[in-house]
Amino acid sequence: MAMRLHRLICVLLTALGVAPVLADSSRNNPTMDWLPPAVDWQDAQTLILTLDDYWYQPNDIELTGDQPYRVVLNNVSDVSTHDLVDLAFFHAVVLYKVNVDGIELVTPHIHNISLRPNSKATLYLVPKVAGEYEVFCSVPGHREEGMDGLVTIIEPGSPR
Ligand SMILES: [Cu+2]
Repeated sequence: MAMRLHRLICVLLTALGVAPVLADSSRNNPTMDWLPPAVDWQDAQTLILTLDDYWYQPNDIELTGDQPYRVVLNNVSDVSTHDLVDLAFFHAVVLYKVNVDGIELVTPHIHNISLRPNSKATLYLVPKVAGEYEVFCSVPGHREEGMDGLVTIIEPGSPR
């Protein structure tokens, strides 16, 4: 149902001439086969994303396709749970694993990661599908307060 709604919204936005800015990769299905052979996670670039009331810092991120990243999500709010959501974005990357408070979850794919106040999670991921993806916090009211950001995935070897 949510998927159909998402498509309907995409169709409506396309009709309005708005959607082409953002990539829709929500039909992709990331699997471990997407990982480049012999990824060296020691060499992964670390990106620290701070979450607070009500923003991400940085909120405009560029990732290069096929490069391994260690994305540390750090919710520094003392009071609020925050998350990071976007169907199209999470279908455009492949996860190797997720580490939450020392517990590792091995999965190629999630839709949403939620962090309690003063908690951290690390996503080990490889971006795969070039495009621009708007990510946001789905806790009611937070996106309206401005808690969103743009992640751009560029093709490997593209000029910056
Ligand atoms: Cu939030």
